[in-house]
Amino acid sequence: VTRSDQSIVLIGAPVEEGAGTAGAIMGPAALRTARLVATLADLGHRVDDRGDLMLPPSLPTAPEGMDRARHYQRIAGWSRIIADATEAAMGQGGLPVVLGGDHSLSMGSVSGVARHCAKAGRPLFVLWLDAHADFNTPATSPSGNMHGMSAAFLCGEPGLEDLLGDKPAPRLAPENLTLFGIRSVDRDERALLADRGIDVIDMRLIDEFGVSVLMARVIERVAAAGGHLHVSLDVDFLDPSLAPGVGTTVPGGATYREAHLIMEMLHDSGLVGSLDVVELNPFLDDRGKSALLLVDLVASLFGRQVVARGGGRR
Ligand code: 5AB
Ligand code: MN
Ligand code: MN
Ligand code: MN
Repeated sequence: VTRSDQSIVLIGAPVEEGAGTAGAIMGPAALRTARLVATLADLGHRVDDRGDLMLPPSLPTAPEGMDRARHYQRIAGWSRIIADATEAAMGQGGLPVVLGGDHSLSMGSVSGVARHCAKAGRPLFVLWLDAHADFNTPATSPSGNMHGMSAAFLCGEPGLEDLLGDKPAPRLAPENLTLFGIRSVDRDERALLADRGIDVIDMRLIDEFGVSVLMARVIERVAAAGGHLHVSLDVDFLDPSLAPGVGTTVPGGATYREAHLIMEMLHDSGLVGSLDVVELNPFLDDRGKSALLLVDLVASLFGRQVVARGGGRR
């Protein structure tokens, strides 16, 4: 994925207030314990680990009626610093990898990427690998947990317009979002997805057609548009038997090989310019199993292969 002159910039974002279960605060530390930095360096990449971001002591104030978005002020604070860090990394020519932390962090990371892409005049595409659609708004959410609202926020759905304060991000074109691996959607969320025409690749489609055909279609669209592809990987995309370290497991997730094939195809596409690894909850994990699998998947995305295939780039 990376050009030879490009650094992978690791940005720890220990956010957990967006989830209903505590523990994702330990995610960045667990990914480092699972040897993320050395693994990427061994593949020949330059790795710039910037450590973990810290929430500033003074938080944005919540506008009226934000009671349906739990911990709004803290998530707004996180979103702003994560967006700035991600945009800065891209401005320096780096490839940001944001280590979560719950999925609300993508409101910040993708916003930072979107601001950069707008300046660079490059269309932004997002591949959201998840059991859930994360397409709730404060009005539709059954839980009020903001990690279930990030994709909707990025597409400009109402209710969180002040989240980024005086540095808003251009909205993600809804037709440039693909939700992949989906198997748990709430009632009002389903209606919203249909109304907006979001591309939802659910597990049923994956069973019928296989990840290879479905991923090739996504990659073709981004390539044809000369786009930047952001990948947002939620641990619960994977089957819970492989990755138990997440607060929101749903049975029937991606297998070990399906997940690796996706990463391998993404690597070969050369289109991925930014990544989130989110929702790892080490408190719920089984002896580091989920963290280790995530590091292996990230390695596949950054070029690890079983046998050399001529550089893996096309
Ligand atoms: B995750 C649920 N749809 O909104 C909600 O893990 C779950 O980032 C959201 O995908 C799960 O609370 C958010 C029921
Ligand atoms: Mn998610
Ligand atoms: Mn999820
Ligand atoms: Mn989750």
